[in-house]
Parts: sequence; structure tokens; C-alpha cells
Amino acid sequence: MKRIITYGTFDMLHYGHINLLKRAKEMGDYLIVVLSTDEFNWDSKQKKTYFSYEKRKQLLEAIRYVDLVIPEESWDQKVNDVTLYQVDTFVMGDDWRNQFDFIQDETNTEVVYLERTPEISTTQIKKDLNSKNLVTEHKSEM
Ligand code: C2G
Repeated sequence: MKRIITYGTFDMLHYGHINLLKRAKEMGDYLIVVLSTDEFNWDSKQKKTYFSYEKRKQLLEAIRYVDLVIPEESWDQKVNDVTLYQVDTFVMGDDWRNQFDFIQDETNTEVVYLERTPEISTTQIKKDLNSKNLVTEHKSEM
């Protein structure tokens, strides 16, 4: 059984995330998603997520491509994770290109970067929602 692993926050789940998870699963038989905890997001990524870890985990576990969701609590757990779970391939979007090549050097796990889905991001969704609110607020005052 070919085991794949990927990491992320997956806040406000969108089709860019789904495209990544679909392609990652197509590379093997079993996909592990290592999901950033609320504490890790805040302490290490300065990210305030809209959904809590439990809600983001629930969403991911409902996706047909995902076989297991475990917590990401530190930047430094990846080598242990791929060893413990006997992972064949580590997959990330190419916004992370070269950032995790050390995993290939230190373990038997292949590292693959997949092209990001353009235009969509959680940050963009938040920006668009804010700008639309401004427009609707303006209209309601007219
Ligand atoms: N992604 C994508 N296309 C998008 C948006 C995201 O392919 N339009 C991919 C990212 O490249 C990443 C995954 O979806 O591989 C999850 O994205 P985020 O939730 O933004 O994850 P990130 O904050 O980059 O955290 O230790 C690694 C970190 O946990 C990664």
C-alpha cells in the first residue's frame, strides 16, 4: 500500500484544497492529512482560523480522498511523521517548493510539489467577502 502525506491549515475549505487532496490521493492508496492545530496556527503561522481544529478535521474526514487526519503541532514533526507512518510520498502545493527537500535527504520518502490552484485562497475569500459587505452596506444606505 502506497502511503501519501500532506500538511496544511485547510481553513474555509475550498476547491483549491480539494484539487490538492485529489491529486495527492491519486499518487497512492492511503492519504494522511496532517492538520495544523489552532495553537500551531496562532503561535507559528500567526494565522487566526475561521474554523476550529475540530471543525476543520470534521470537514477533511468527510472528503473521499482523505483516509486519516492527525494534528500538526510543530514545524519539526515531519521527519518523525513520515518515518512513523512509513510514508512513500510527501506532497505539498508548489508555494512550498524546495522548503521540504530535506525530508528526501533524511528519509526514504519522496517529496513532490504540486501546482497550486490559481486565484483561490482563504485570504482571498476573506478579502472578497469584506469588499462585498462594503458594497451591500453602501446599497442599503442608499
Ligand atoms: N493549496 C493549493 N491551491 C490553493 C490553495 C492551497 O494547492 N489555491 C494547497 C497548498 O499549497 C497546501 C494545501 O493546499 O499544500 C493546504 O494549504 P493551506 O491550508 O494554506 O496550508 P499552509 O498554510 O500552506 O500550511 O507545515 C506545512 C503547513 O502546515 C502548510
